[in-house]
Amino acid sequence: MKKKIVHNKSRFLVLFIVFSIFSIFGCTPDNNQSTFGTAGPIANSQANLFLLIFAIAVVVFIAVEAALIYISIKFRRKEGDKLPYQTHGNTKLEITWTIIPAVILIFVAIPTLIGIWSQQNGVPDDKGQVLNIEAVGHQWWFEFRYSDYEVITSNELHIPKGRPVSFKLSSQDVIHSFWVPKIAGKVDMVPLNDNYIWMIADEVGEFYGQCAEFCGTSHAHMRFRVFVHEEEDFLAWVDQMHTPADPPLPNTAESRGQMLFAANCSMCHTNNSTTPGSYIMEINTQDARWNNWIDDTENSALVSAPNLTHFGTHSTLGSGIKDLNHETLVEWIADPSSIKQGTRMQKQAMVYNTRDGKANLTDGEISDIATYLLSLKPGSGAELVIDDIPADGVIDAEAVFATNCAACHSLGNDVIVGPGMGGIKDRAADRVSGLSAYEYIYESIVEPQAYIVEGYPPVMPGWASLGDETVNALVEYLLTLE
Ligand code: HEC
Ligand code: HEC
Ligand SMILES: [Cu+2]
Repeated sequence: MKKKIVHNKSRFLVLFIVFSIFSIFGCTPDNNQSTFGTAGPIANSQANLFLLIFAIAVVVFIAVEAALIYISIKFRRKEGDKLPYQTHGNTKLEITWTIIPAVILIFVAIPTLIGIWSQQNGVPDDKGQVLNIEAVGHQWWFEFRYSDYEVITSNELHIPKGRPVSFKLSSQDVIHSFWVPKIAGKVDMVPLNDNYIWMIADEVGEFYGQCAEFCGTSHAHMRFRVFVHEEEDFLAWVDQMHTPADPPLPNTAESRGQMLFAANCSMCHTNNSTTPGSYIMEINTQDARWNNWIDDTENSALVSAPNLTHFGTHSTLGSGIKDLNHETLVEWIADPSSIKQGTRMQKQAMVYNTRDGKANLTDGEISDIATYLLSLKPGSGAELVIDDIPADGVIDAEAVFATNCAACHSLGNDVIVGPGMGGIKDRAADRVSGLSAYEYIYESIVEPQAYIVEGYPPVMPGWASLGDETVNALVEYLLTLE
């Protein structure tokens, strides 16, 4: 029996050593999340501080272990030894071993404090024009708001090389932590209490970011990417973010995907924040979605979600955990938990309100949505209005409504995301003074943000792309509803 235990112990030791050796590979500088291969002055000063403290610790370790081994060999008990003379208290020795560690600690404290102060005092004045970004943590993704440029992105951060970037860190739900190992240290993202961090990237390239504070089921899957560009490439990127995508051509996978997206996904995801004013609108909309969720976390069909503007230019999916391509995107839309456990997307979205929790969409529909999302890229800037009218020229408004509107509006009085459409003809004329019922409904469809019905979140997408004739047919149809 005893032998068995000894055997297990040595097996455990071997396992432990093998595991430790493999863990050390995580420290190699070219590992994506290693803090040793640094690409910015802050990460660099932190790495240097670590190496200094590590060197001191190594010297202390070797000195103490050597003394220990020497003493236990030299003074080990021999045949016939008697109990040695017992002493207590030695002032000289005690002073020595108090002073030496104190000196070592002071030696370590000086560069540590200098580092902390220089990083906490905000960006130094002599480092060039500061780029301000608000980073918001969500379970389990990151939102980036460029207040200087009115650009919003999610999960992929673009910054210029050599320019200081100042982050205001916050969280909409629980405590997260913002960490880009190779460029900067980590600071917590705390709800209702803004924190700050700044960083400078020295190298053009792609870097990994990671939430570094346990924040729930998918904490380990809460990552992001940092793309560092030359200044002019960064400004070109900002320009692109203000260039709308070209509308899809009629009767293509993209146009079908666009409609399916509008009906099933657009209540949570904005995907066209390119125009002036869309920045502030998205921030307000995100707040409205969030408040709707917090009011009824079990049943809300809304929750704040990644902005998908120019999603086709992204290279990651699921907040940095998969490469983005048609195949992974189809997988995500069909069943988000196959890629990431516990997403609020799957829990709240109506389209996953099915027995097995998978999307209530056909394979073809899912593929069309994926094709559409991947087509979202800065366009040529040309205005294209599509009149998606059937060959026979007869528009079936009821069918148009079922495809595009029924996810948010019932035909009776039930509230889904927006008000029920039953009897709208009786109230439409009183909504906005000066607008007839017809004009009001028309406006509500083409430019919903112009008049928001009280008590509802401003999340209805605009439908101008349906074309004038289809919208007119929709209005006529809605006016018939009792
Ligand atoms: C109830 C709100 C809601 C609805 C409706 C919704 N989503 Fe999401 N979506 C989210 C949330 C929240 C996330 C972030 C999930 C995470 O990473 O934890 C997300 C993430 C995503 C992402 C990944 C973004 C990235 O950068 O990683 C894609 C793509 C996406 N959704 C597409 C869709 C599509 C397509 C639909 C419609 C079929 C849809 N969503 C419907 C809330 C929603
Ligand atoms: C993503 C969810 C969503 C979709 C899809 C959607 N709506 Fe809406 N709609 C809303 C919400 C929310 C409101 C109330 C807030 C507002 O006024 O924007 C609203 C308001 C309206 C109103 C004004 C209602 C009133 O009582 O004053 C009309 C009319 C309307 N929608 C028609 C449509 C039509 C037609 C479609 C399809 C072409 C459509 N909506 C698609 C969410 C949606
Ligand atoms: Cu987190």
